[in-house]
Amino acid sequence: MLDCSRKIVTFSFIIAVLVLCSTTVCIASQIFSAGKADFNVRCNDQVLCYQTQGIFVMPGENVVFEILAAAGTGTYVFNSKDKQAQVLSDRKWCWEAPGRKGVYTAEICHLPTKVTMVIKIFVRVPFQQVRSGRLHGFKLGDYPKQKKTGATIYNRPDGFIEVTRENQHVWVSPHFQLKQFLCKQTKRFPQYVVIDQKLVIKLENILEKLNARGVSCRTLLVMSGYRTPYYNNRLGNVKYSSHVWGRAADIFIDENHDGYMDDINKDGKLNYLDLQVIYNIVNELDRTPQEKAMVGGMGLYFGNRSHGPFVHVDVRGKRARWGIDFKRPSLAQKKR
Ligand SMILES: [Ca+2]
Ligand SMILES: [Ca+2]
Ligand SMILES: [Zn+2]
Repeated sequence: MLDCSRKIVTFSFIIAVLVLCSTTVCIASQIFSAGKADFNVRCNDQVLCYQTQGIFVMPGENVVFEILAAAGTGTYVFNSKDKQAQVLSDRKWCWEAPGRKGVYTAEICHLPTKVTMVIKIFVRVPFQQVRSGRLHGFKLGDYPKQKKTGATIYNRPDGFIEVTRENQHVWVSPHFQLKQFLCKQTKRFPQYVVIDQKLVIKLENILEKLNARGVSCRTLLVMSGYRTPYYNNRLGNVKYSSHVWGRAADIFIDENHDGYMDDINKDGKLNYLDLQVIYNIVNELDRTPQEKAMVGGMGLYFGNRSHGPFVHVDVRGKRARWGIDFKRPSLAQKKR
């Protein structure tokens, strides 16, 4: 008898847990949060606005954090277990990056509200450590020569983020993890990656707008993010592809995890027309004055045997468009 009631108790406990879990999953998939803190922080030449984000610095670099638009008055506290910052004022701190590569954590807390911004600081490996196109055994290839047009955006990167089996899961923004941007050339660790902060912000902006439009998605699938010059060359891609500087991502929405763009327009078919919602959002973002820093290219691609339809987005600093034209899809041009 006792045994039987124990079984019933255990059984009802399992049911309760299952119900609780499914409710949580259900709520999580319905309510999207952009993950913004209610204050902004200027950090060198960028503005941090999320509750969680990564920044990429060089060894020994002085990183200055300054509170911008505060939601109200009250004290802010800067805290880093790894290395204390120098206090420049009650809203400004200078944190000197350690000489050693790796991921460090800093937190800025608004005391009255307890809202905390967590900043993962990646200290990069300097480009000078590249030997014959390799970095600690990882094949990079050669960065192409600076373009004569004077555009500094094609300078070779100052350094590379080291990605290990352990740190690959670190969130570089509320909805994107470091591992989503890796070059597809190897599964071995450590490997190295370049990520432009502006690209991450652009992807977060796209995601936020998608959810606001009723397309419920927790992240975007990044089919191709960073590409080493070696890998880019192997693909037969253009030399100055934005991917090589960590400024581009080939994306689609895959909430059912089948590796293929979801039926976003709900017409029962999986094809390029499902890309239209992303296309419209990127066009809007590129026209928004406040998003000017993130302006860039967009290319639309049909699916084929190896992948579904996808969108290339980048933050090259000027508008560019190619690929499928929704009005004349048969005239799609191939590029990048
Ligand atoms: Ca899918
Ligand atoms: Ca469809
Ligand atoms: Zn691309």
